[in-house]
Amino acid sequence: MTDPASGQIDHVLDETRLFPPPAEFTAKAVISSEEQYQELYNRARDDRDGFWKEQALEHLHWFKPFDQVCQFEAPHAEWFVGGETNASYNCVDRNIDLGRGDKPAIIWEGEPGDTRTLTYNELRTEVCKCAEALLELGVEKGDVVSIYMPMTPELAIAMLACARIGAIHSVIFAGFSAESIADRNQDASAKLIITSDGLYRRGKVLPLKKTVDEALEKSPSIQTCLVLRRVGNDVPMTEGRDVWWHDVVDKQPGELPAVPLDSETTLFILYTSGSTGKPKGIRHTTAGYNLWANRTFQWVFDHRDDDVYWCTADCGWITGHSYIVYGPMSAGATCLMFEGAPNYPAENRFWELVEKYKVTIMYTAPTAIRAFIKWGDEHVDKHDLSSLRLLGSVGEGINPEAWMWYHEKIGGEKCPIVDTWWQTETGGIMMSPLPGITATKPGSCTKPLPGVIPVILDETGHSVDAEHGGMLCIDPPWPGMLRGVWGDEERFVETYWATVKGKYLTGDNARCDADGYYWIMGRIDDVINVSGHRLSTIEVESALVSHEAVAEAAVVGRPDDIKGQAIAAFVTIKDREPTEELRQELRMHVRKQIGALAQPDEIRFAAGVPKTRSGKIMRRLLRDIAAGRESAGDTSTLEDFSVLASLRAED
Ligand code: 6R9
Repeated sequence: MTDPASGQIDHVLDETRLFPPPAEFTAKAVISSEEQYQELYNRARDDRDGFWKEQALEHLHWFKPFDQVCQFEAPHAEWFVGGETNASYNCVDRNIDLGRGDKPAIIWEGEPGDTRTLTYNELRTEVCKCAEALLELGVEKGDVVSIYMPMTPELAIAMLACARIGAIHSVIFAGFSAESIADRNQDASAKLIITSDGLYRRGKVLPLKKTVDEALEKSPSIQTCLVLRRVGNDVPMTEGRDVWWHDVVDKQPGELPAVPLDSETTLFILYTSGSTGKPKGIRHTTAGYNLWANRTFQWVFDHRDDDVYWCTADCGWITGHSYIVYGPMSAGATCLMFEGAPNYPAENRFWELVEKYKVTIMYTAPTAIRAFIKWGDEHVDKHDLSSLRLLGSVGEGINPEAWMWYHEKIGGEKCPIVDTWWQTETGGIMMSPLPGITATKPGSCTKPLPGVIPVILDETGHSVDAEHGGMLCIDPPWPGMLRGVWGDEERFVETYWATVKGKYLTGDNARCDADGYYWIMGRIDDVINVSGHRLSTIEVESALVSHEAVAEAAVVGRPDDIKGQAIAAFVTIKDREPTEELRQELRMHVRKQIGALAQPDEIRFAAGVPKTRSGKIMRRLLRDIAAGRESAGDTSTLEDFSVLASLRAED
């Protein structure tokens, strides 16, 4: 038994399947041999400045070259000191300079099925017009612009327009409440907000402008509200404050050159929820972030000029920032952008899109994959998915059985899967397979990318023993790392840098296996301590999900007088009745897979589990429910309150 005081986590679930990359994939891959990876990795570690200097000069446009590659005084990093670049230039103009002006940058499909394609030339004109309009409306370099919009091309255009003039965007996911918008506007002292009249969601119109109007009653810093007409519903416009996009943007000449900006100019802030307290505005800057998004995109997605790349995230999350806008566009990719939901008008919508646009690379989240499994294979079987060559996953750990389904049903057993681990704070992907070389293991994010040095420590700051889990930290700096928490230096230091001196604390637990592969074990707060054994929630969940009747599982600890904590599992089932017999069967199944130690003491059948709006299971709320407590802390990111209500009713 592990000494409970050591802070190590027991690893209990063994996954031994191994999937080498297909030879045809390797033959054409950007990184095609282990030696090539080793060389990049070692160079980034041993000659950090030389490596990143080369990368920056080759992959970004510089109005003025930098004098120094990196200046780091923990926890503050500056990259490409003294240089001047512009992320909007890198994502738009640079592609035109390189001869990609007529290449589609965005292929867009709206929820009702309307479509639009914008080439890089067309994108440039639209971005310039929007930037010109922002200037006309009084936005200046350094001002914060809130963006609360549906997934239309204008959302990406608005982000790039801010970047063009050195304004800081703060994108707020269009599912958030008026209260959450007001909090973010206030915290950032935003000057202008961009929104739309409404938003299509599963055939209904959500009144975005109305929500913004409510938020603006509590957002004294906002002077102007720029409104895109998307759905054509009636919206009241406040004289002197509200202006239509088509009135101020469309009339502009569309020629504004990108402003040269210092490398460390703030590019954006993006709010991310803490488990308690108000959301933190994570701050990223221009050059380092843009380069990190660009390099990681190229390495991980093996991007080639003829790819049709689809990231299903919303631009309201970091995944949309880095892997819809700044990474792929600075690499000249053709990006599919989709406004709607995966199950509207029917559960085959995603697969219909893959077939229609001949998508070659698809990047989505485990929560979506588990939903597809639950909805049934018939929705997938109807479509020709043979254009796909690479699949990605992000946002949560992917349970091995969901991984296998993705591999077999979607990838036709021929597409490598890149399980990418990273965070809003890291700016871009930190650990992931490289699809041409990494033999994958279902459930492992495999190895660090060049420039990333992970360390796993116990609570006393010492390295954990092999095969045990502990706190995942990163040796700083890397170009894409967060530069701060907006307006709250103390929280920045306290949250990320105070626990282990000199290391960035990710807040996740992980283990590294004998092959040097990393396995994320969930958030530090989610560990369950059963009779002195510290277990990771994901391992128990994955054991449950490997049972054919289980679609999704969320596991938490609840107080227990004898064992310290008992294991409570919330389980969503498919094709079976929720009987006592099934409950027993599931307990035995976990016992067989992992051992008696991890057998759930309690299994509750649930129609759904509470998730954040970005699809992550909120175990914190489930812990409260399992313990019979009222939940404390921030619930503003909860997606569907009715799920919570129905779980409470189960008590
Ligand atoms: C990109 C993004 C970050 C947290 C992170 C971790 C979880 C993300 C994961 C993963 C296991 C993966 N997470 N990717 N866990 N495997 N491949 O999701 O950013 O919204 O800031 O969340 O998400 O717990 O710490 P963000």
